Amino acid sequence: MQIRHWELAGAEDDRLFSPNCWRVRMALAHKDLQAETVPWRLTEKDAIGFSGQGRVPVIQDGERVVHDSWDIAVYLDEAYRDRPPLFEGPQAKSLALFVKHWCERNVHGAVFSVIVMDLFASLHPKDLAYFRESREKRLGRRLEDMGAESKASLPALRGVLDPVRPMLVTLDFVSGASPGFADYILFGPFQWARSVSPVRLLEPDDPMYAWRERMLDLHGGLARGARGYPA
Ligand SMILES: N[C@@H](CCC(=O)N[C@@H](CS)C(=O)NCC(=O)O)C(=O)O
Repeated sequence: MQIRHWELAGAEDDRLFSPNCWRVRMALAHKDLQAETVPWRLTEKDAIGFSGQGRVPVIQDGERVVHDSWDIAVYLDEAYRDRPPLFEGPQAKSLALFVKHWCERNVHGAVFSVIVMDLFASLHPKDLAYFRESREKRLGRRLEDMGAESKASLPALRGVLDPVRPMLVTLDFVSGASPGFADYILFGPFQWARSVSPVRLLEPDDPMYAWRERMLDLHGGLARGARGYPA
């Protein structure tokens, strides 16, 4: 039976914008596994109640249900050992874990600050009130107040990326010569942005731009072909 993947969608079923779901989408393609996308909205908690929690990504593979993008990647590598690995050994896994925490603490928030109002405008109408209430509570400010600063947030985001930039001058991927889960983690927020916002996050002369181009081309242009704006 095909793997099923519950993914966050916006107003349209194919506007798939969650950075964490994109990690899994890319990971499934990396392992050459077919999956059926089940579009999911933030307020549809009951639809993923079977996973015992209320966030996506969630996958179902036969009898097995796994949630959390990191746990899903680990599961896929263990369950499908004969397929290309997401983690080339335990060292790659430890380093990818660092990338995950760095990215979630630094990159996700910086991208959110830039795209906040475009993101809000892309949501399914039934998610608008929940999104506003939950995010304003978490951030302690109104979405519009953040949106008013979004232009100024762009240089801040580019600065946040400083530690990874020199590496991508000499290496094609964060994981080295070929992509691994660390790349999918860092790529998530870029794909999140271009799924909902026309803002150009990177300048063409930025080494990260060339890396993102490579990421967009992977797996038959999976990410490039997804609904969104030009990167
Ligand atoms: N650590 C989790 C985070 C999952 C997560 O926060 N997912 C968001 C979408 S990107 C979500 O489902 N949010 C539901 C909500 O805000 O109620 C993972 O990486 O899978």
